[in-house]
Amino acid sequence: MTDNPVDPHSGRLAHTNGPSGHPDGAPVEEIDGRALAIGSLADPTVHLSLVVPTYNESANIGRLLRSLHEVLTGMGATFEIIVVDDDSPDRTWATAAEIARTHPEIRVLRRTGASGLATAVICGWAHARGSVLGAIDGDGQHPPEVVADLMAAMDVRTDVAVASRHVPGGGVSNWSAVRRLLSRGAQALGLLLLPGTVGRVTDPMSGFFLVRRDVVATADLDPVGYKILLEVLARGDVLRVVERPYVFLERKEGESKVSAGHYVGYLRHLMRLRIHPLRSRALMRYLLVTVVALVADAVTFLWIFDRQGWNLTRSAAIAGEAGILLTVALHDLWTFAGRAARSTLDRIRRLLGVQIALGTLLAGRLLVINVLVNWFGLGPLTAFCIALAAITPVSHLLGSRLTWRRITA
Ligand SMILES: Nc1nc2c(ncn2[C@@H]2O[C@H](COP(=O)(O)OP(=O)(O)OP(=O)(O)O)[C@@H](O)[C@H]2O)c(=O)[nH]1
Ligand SMILES: [Mg+2]
Repeated sequence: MTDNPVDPHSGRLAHTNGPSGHPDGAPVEEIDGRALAIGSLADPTVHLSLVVPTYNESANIGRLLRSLHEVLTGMGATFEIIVVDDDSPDRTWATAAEIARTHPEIRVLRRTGASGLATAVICGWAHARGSVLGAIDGDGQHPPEVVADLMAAMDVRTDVAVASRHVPGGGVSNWSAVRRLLSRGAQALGLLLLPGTVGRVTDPMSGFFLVRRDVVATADLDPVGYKILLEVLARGDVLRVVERPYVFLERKEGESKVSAGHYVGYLRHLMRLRIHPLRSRALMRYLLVTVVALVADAVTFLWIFDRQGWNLTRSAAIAGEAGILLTVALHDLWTFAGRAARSTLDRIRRLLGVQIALGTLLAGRLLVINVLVNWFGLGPLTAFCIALAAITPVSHLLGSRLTWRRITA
């Protein structure tokens, strides 16, 4: 680990190990795993900062860096290539540093005390100087020449330019049916949980893209695992996204780091992004509304069933509906008050959405109550309380969460 101080102005290391500072005489910047803010300060002399995350890629990194350097030089833009290596046992950082010695635009960050592809990319951006930031794999599977297409797409109105396997002209070179299925399955799951984010691009799993610095300068990026693009789309200030095709090449050397654990990590990442927009004040209001709706539900039931003597199913249905309508009203007028998309049409759409989502779960609740009373011989009040506690909180949290996604995600 390094003791190098971070320059508060640039957010970069104030001191780095230059050619004379490193035992190999190579330009390696040693950094620790701390997350740094990206910040809006760019260096006008550098246009593009492309980050290459690596772990045990010593067999690939040389070829990649040379062709990347050639492509970027050919584009005529000012650039830097930042290799962020997690202290690879195969000394990828040293191999990269050898090339950096003769290519001053290449920087090598050797990160200790942290690991993970997505955080490595953010770490690289935090040390970057360019006004356009980017990421490309270090194993040669992302064709370097596509960077030129992405750069061409980064005009003033473009926030993110994504290299996609799923637009015409793109593809995967030789994937097995199982891998294709896993990749598409992961995408479908993402669409289900984060439609507003995952649905914006055809290839949300892409680790090959460019983004304007402003978009992520103040974003609170905190990804788990591999999917840095998801994090950028979900938390960045992204308005316009464009996609350009590329063919995902076969790995020639080295080993994939993808394991079953990465799929779990992906799921965790999705869940974190799912609840992220509701942090803080809106989340507190959201939970409070859910509690209030449950209490209203129970009070209504007691009143019409116990006091008025209505039958069990009808009372539970009316009570449930009262809870649903109260939820809709309070979320609209209080929890998400002042947010975008507040047209009458939107309110109607939301009301219908809630009605469908929560109404379905309400039907389930009525079924449970009847089963508990008729099959298990429980008293109506006990059955109502059990069903209320078991089903209603889930239905309110999940059902209306989906329905309000357009204004919260
Ligand atoms: N710094 C850093 N880089 C990583 C880490 N894990 C993977 N990488 C790099 O991220 C890039 C993509 O990783 P891969 O394992 O090739 O993942 P993939 O390309 O999605 O999958 P394959 O097609 O199986 O190769 C490569 O350059 C890896 O070396 C990590 O923990 N830290
Ligand atoms: Mg790979």
